[in-house]
Amino acid sequence: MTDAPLHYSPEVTDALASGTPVVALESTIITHGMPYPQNLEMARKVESVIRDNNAVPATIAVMGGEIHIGLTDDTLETLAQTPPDQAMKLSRADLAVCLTNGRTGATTVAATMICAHLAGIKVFATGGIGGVHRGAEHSFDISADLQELAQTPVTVVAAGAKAILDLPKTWEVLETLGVPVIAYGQDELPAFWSRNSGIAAPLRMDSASQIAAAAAMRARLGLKGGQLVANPIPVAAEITRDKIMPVIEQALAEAEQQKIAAKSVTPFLLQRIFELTDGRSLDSNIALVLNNAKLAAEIAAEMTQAR
Ligand code: PSU
Repeated sequence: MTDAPLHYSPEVTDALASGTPVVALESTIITHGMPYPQNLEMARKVESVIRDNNAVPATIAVMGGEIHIGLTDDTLETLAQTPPDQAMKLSRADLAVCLTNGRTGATTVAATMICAHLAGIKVFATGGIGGVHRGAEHSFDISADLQELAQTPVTVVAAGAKAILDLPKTWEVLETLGVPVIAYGQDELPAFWSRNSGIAAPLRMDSASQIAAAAAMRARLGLKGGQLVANPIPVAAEITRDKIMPVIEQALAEAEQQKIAAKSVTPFLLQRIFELTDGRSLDSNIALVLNNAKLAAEIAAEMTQAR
């Protein structure tokens, strides 16, 4: 039992009590990752994909001094309409202050993992994790998502790390931290908008049941931390590397010119890439999130069966 200020939606309460599979979802992707109203459409669709796959969605956010585990549709809409500068982008470092001050906070991958674990949820679906930013050798900008994967036992399903990052360095850090990075159904790591990255995957699994079994094995071994499942974007939605890389380079150059730093880097780049691709990057982003939600629901089902 936990003393944390958790506020469960009725649907999630019932699911956890009856052993129905539950999939956690983050909220930074809603407030800082996509513009309104596409963010709300995405958030609703991702919840229905999870329900269609016989699991219950638990979108996580901080409001009114409580961690909400599962949001009503009204709350989801309010959150989607909250401008990025009015919602804190929460990671491990900011969670307690946000709760104490009664502010609204959107959870990143790191904070969502912490909250999911407190709520007893073992699987979480997102778009792409944060990682090592380009130029990190000067800026030291490395997402707290990586450390979180090393210490909190939640299986995170993502389409890899976002391709705006330094992907080779991101995978190196995860290896150093002892995080299993499991490519789903292919030998190469995916790169968010693209199925391929040119980087060989350290591990590969081909079924949800194997992934659930690997999480259970980690628990038996007493290994702390989670696992990252890198699920390639569906073929129909992908933007291949030769098309997306020049766009990413341009957005990165602009971020540097405008001295965008720290937590603003990722939202700035996603917004610029959206503009430069006439919205195609957002369509792909939504498609990959839905694809991850489906796999996460399958993994959650396997985990509840194994209990
Ligand atoms: N996935 C997306 N879009 C996003 C994110 C994930 O498709 O915006 C968010 C997640 O919350 C992740 C955060 O934790 O981006 C990483 O931000 P940063 O690079 O600033 O650590």
